[in-house]
Amino acid sequence: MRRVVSLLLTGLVAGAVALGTAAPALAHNVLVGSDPKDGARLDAGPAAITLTFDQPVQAGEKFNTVTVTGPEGTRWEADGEPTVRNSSVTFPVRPLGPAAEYVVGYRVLSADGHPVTGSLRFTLTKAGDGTPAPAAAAEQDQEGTSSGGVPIWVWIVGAAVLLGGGAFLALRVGGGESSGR
Ligand SMILES: [Cu+2]
Repeated sequence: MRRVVSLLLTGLVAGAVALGTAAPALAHNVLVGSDPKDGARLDAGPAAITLTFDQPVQAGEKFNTVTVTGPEGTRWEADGEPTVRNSSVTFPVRPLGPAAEYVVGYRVLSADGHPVTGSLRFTLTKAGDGTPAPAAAAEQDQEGTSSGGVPIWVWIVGAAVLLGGGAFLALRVGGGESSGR
């Protein structure tokens, strides 16, 4: 049951991401292949993710990035640099952990110089012995310093207000976004 909920949440997040990045201009790079393939089921984690586009990717280490997100938002991309070879980019991945679905998010520099983003997913069917990147701790540290002395309840109330507003809007619009993917 928990897994179903988490899959649903992952789907919602992916849907939001897809909506946010819809309709790229024609000249932008289009993902034409990947290793692992989108939707692949693997019994061992890949050492790297290779993305292949329809036209060359511009080398730009700061722009070409990938994230690999596992259960509970854990992160599995390795620290290494992307390797750009003509129209393909390879990103190193840490040894994976739980048998679960992993979402690969990417951003590469298109041939025309604009960033292109997208995502794909694969499922690890046998648990590996890897551990996630300590990114969550780092992000919490940053949050702690930037949000200063604001007590936690302020964020909770804020989130509740946002959620309430969202529900209100959805009711007013009459169902809003109930598209079943
Ligand atoms: Cu462009």
